Amino acid sequence: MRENVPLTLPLSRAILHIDMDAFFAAVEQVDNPALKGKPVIVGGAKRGVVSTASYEARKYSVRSAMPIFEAKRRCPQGIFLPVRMKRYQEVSQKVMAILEAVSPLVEQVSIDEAFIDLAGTERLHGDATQTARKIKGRIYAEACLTCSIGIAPNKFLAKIASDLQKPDGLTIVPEEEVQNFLKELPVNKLPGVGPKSEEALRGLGIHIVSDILRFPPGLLERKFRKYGLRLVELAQGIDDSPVIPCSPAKSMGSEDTLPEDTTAINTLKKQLLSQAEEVGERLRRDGLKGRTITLKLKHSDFTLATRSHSLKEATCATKILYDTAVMLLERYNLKTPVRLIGLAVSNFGGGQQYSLLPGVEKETEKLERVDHAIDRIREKLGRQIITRGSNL
Ligand code: TTP
Ligand code: MG
Repeated sequence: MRENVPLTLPLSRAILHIDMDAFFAAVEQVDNPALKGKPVIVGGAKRGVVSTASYEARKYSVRSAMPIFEAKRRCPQGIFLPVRMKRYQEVSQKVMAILEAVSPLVEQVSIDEAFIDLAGTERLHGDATQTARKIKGRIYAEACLTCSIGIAPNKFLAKIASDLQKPDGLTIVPEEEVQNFLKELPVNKLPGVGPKSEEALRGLGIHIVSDILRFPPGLLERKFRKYGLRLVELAQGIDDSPVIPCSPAKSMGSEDTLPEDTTAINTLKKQLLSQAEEVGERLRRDGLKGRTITLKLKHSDFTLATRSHSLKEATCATKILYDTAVMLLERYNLKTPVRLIGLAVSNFGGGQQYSLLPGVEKETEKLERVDHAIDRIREKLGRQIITRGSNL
């Protein structure tokens, strides 16, 4: 394990961020020990790109989001495996359960990462360092997986820290070290700084975090508005965003701006179909079902309209999402051309099924079973292998 553990840890607030190492690939290596130490590349589901690569494969510069063919070129001896999302979710739940035994304040932010507010855990688990080592030990004992942990006075510093000594790292940033820790860091490590803002910052001669503090804050505010001030705060290590335990999404949706404004119902329906497919797939992947379906329309004059319908029972079936959205669209008296259309599902009611007629499989369940089967085939063979007719 790689560690930087200071002797004292005077933290007024201790936030722990944990991120599993090479998560999908590591799970594959646990499930098939013959893959241990080998370059494993998981992916192919979404537009033929790499989801992740084991650290052995990363030596050949294989990275997430790279096209599979490029990964094959860089690492011909790589072992290429399809995504087994259900399995990774299972393991993820196991890991999250270990974290929840440490503190009730666990905020899961993705399949393999979470924040924990360590306030009040000392009596049970010891100081932050001991807690981190305990977590690592339990995850290894119960799931044979390694993770990297960062501990700092706030969320954004903890997240940056967890990434610094991957894999199997433990990085602690005590309060008095914050400025030192931040000053040489490239600005793109700060939350919210993507390639575009990085370029804009570069244009101002801002490359590392300490450059931000040399810049007049008023100028940054003019250039980046509210985010400019947030950047100054981040550069000072200030972030008081709370750890929000289990914050499941309240709604899930997809929306698209159309290539040109239109009143053509068929064009809009086609868009809704691909949105229903996308949202349905995401709901099923996250094990969610929703009862309320919302159609969103932004008109060419930028006026916004939403129409919702609540079903008797929560669903994740693509066809039901699509049919409901189409019904809302047809009922909507469309006069002004539409520039943006969206479909969202909310009112998540879990997956409970109350079968009224025992022995008779309900239409919804049938549809959902078919959808799950389609998801699995697509996962294996790629998105294009099955396309739905718009008569669905
Ligand atoms: P990450 O935590 O970003 O990556 P990782 O766990 O594979 O590797 P590490 O944290 O050690 O750098 O993402 C977690 C999982 O999410 C990853 O295993 C696969 C999936 N993922 C994708 O499917 N596509 C992507 O582009 C990324 C970045 C991740
Ligand atoms: Mg990870």
